[in-house]
Amino acid sequence: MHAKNFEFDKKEIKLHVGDTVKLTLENTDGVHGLEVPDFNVNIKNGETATFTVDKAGTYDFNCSVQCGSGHDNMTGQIIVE
Ligand SMILES: [Cu+2]
Repeated sequence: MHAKNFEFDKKEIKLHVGDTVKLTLENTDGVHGLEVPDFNVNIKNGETATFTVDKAGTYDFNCSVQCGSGHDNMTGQIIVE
């Protein structure tokens, strides 16, 4: 996943129940974090989180660093089917 001022390059990540995800954050512009509260994920630039999605649903992710005027728009969803 790449982040810049002020968006993530993916607004939607589609997965299947049981998938194990490896999510790496790379900031191409600005300082951002990536948080997926439902999976206790909160990573900074260059970090990787690995987690398994074991329940169907829609889970929000967002930027976890107060990065500036566009911060509130830095959101997306993980959709598990
Ligand atoms: Cu931000």
